[in-house]
Amino acid sequence: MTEKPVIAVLMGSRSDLPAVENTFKILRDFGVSFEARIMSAHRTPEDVREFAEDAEADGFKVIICVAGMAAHLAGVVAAHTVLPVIGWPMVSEPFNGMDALLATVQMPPGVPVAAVTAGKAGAKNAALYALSILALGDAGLAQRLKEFRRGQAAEVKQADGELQHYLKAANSAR
Ligand code: RP5
Repeated sequence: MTEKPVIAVLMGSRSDLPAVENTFKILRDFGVSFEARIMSAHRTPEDVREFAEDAEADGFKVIICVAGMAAHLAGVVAAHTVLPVIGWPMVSEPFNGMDALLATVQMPPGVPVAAVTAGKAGAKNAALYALSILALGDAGLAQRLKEFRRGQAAEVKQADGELQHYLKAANSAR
C-alpha cells in the first residue's frame, strides 16, 4: 500500500457505506491507500468546506464524493479545491438516482466534477477513474490498470467460449 492516503473517499451518509465498500476493495487490490469520511454538504457543511480546503495541502491527489438525493457533496468539494473531484451519484427513492445524477453532472461552467456511473456499479468506476488519474504519474500503477483490463477481457472471452460450448451442445441435442 502507498503510505500516505492520496485518494479521499467522502460519502454523504452512513447509508452509502455498503455500496462504497466495493470502492475500498478495488483501491486495496491496487495497493493504493485512501482515507474515507462521512460528511454531508447539507448536514455538516463546515466539515466539508474544511476538508476540501485542506485536501491539497494534506497530500490528496483526487477526491471521490458519493451522495444521493440532492447530491451536492461533489459540487461543494469542487468549489473549495482544484483537485480532481469524481462524483458518484447514489440511487434513492423516489427518483432512482436521476436526482443525484443531475445534481452531480450539471455543474456550472468553471467548477468541474467528473461523474461516474450512478448506483452500485459506480463503485468500480469511481475507484478505477481515480486510479487512472494517479497513474498519469505512476508507471507501475498504469501497468496494473492495463493488467486489470486484460483480466477483464479474458473473463468476457471465457464467458463467450462457455456460451458457444453450451449452445453447440444444446443445439446438437435437438
Ligand atoms: C445523501 O442523502 C446521502 O449521500 C445519501 O445517499 C442520501 C440519504 O441519506 P440518509 O437519509 O440515508 O442519511 O446526502
